[in-house]
Amino acid sequence: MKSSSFVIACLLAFVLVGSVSAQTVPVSVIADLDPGSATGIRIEGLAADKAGRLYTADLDSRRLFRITLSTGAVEVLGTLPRPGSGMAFDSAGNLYLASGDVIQRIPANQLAATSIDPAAVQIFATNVPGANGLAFDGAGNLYVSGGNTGNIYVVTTDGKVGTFAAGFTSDRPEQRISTNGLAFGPDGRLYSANTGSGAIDRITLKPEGGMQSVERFVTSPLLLGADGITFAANGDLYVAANERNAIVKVTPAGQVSDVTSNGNNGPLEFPASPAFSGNALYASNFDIPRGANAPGEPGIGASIARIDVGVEGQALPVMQPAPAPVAAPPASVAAPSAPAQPAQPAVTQPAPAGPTSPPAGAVPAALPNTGGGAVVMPIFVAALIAVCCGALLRLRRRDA
Ligand SMILES: [Ca+2]
Ligand SMILES: [Ca+2]
Ligand SMILES: [Ca+2]
Repeated sequence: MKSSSFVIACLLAFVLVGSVSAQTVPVSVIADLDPGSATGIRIEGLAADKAGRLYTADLDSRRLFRITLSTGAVEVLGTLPRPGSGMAFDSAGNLYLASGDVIQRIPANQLAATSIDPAAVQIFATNVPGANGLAFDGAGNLYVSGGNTGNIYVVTTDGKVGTFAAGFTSDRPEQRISTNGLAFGPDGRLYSANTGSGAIDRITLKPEGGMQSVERFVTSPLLLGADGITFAANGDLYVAANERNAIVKVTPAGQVSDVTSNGNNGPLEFPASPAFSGNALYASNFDIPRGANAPGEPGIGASIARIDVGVEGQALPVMQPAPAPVAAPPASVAAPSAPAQPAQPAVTQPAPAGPTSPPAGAVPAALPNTGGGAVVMPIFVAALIAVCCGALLRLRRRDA
């Protein structure tokens, strides 16, 4: 073999292997929530129950949708008193929805039927401006991201609200949301998506509850538009990068990679909230015409996409390892199906923004980027080049 043709073969091999290493997984739209239009409704939140069903809501008409994954059936359960964005279930199956500056709560018994009574939907908490992403800790406290306020709030099981962390900022003037999707990791820390900066921040809690420290976990251009986040059981974090029309994976070591991404005609259309059910990931297509999703058409519009990542999602509700008896009573940590009201007076009672709040700008852009995503490919390429060069040398010796 001539050396020139061997070099070409090496390049071809690199292209082929490189295309395999760029992760792509099957993605499909499983539910079009507005079959008659590509622009009629807007959905943001998405939550999966323990029975293989997904929930989302139209921000405009306030209709609550339920999608049964085994059949593909889409039901409208009723009309909410207020619009709902971010969603989360507690351990007893009650569904919570962020709504402007309040949190709505739909009792589990309402969801057991085929329709909900709007009058039974409760206001669980007030005074949470910018409420967007929701996440529960193992003790049943609800954490609420404050969007462009830079705050994360915490609501105790009895509805008392405090500021858990503050001072998050965005690097981009055109996108001021600095805390959006929230999720507890297997390490017991709270992770927060910084939409504007394209970053994931993480907060370590004090053993007795409350914020101990904030750090920048990872920053990446792949994470621009980081919206909803959710953990797989193996510890990988899945991020809906809304304005990139992408689902991005962040490993516990901070390696960042695209799971899938596409142009403006789907199947991802400004994906806002990811949720696992079984070993597939689902995402709500908000379909805002921005970034890779601009213009908003063509496309299917508000819909649910299935991303076959092939790994199990973290169990519901997201469980926080018990850091201390006070913050997380063992009973409620060990039993996801425990009754709704643990009624633990000593449960994490956050202080209002004060000693536990970081100073403004506590999450500056200068925080170290621990992401290792850019490291993997160079190592791989170097190894491939070494193999090719070795083979080339052997061939040249043989030809000689
Ligand atoms: Ca449609
Ligand atoms: Ca969001
Ligand atoms: Ca579209």
